[in-house]
Amino acid sequence: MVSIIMGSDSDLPIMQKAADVLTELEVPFELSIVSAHRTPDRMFQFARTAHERGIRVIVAGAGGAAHLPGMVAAISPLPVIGVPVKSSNSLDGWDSILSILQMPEGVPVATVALNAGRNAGILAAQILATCNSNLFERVRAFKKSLETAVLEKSAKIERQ
Ligand code: RP5
Repeated sequence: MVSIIMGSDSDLPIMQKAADVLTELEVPFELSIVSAHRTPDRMFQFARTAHERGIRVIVAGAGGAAHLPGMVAAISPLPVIGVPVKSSNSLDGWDSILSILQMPEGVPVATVALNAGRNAGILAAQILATCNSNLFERVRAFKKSLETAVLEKSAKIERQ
């Protein structure tokens, strides 16, 4: 239901975090490389047809001159979550962030923080959960686990 795409295999360590949290939340996903710069025909084909294959949310990560999320959002009617990656060709990550974040009116990309693949996966699950009550309950349990973890850490500090 979620397609995780990235501009290069060098983005995989970040994008794998999205895959991992979707696995935890039992959300089906696919993972592949689609480069806006190096495989433009593949990108057009992907973006034109993703919804026909049952994909409901796209998570797209890229670094440097990061056109992939914006171009996919320009072509596909599906919601696109963009992950700015601090890549080897990136200037401190700001180029990736601004390339993905500063989309013109009419073509939004829901941009998460730099290297925040996990948050992108969580957001994709939350979007799908709005019309899936079982997944909604798993998202609630996930959020509860965050609270529990903090309370346990706090109790540990308070005991010291
Ligand atoms: C972008 O260029 C990719 O998304 C990657 O973040 C960056 C560097 O790619 P490689 O040169 O490592 O393949 O298009």
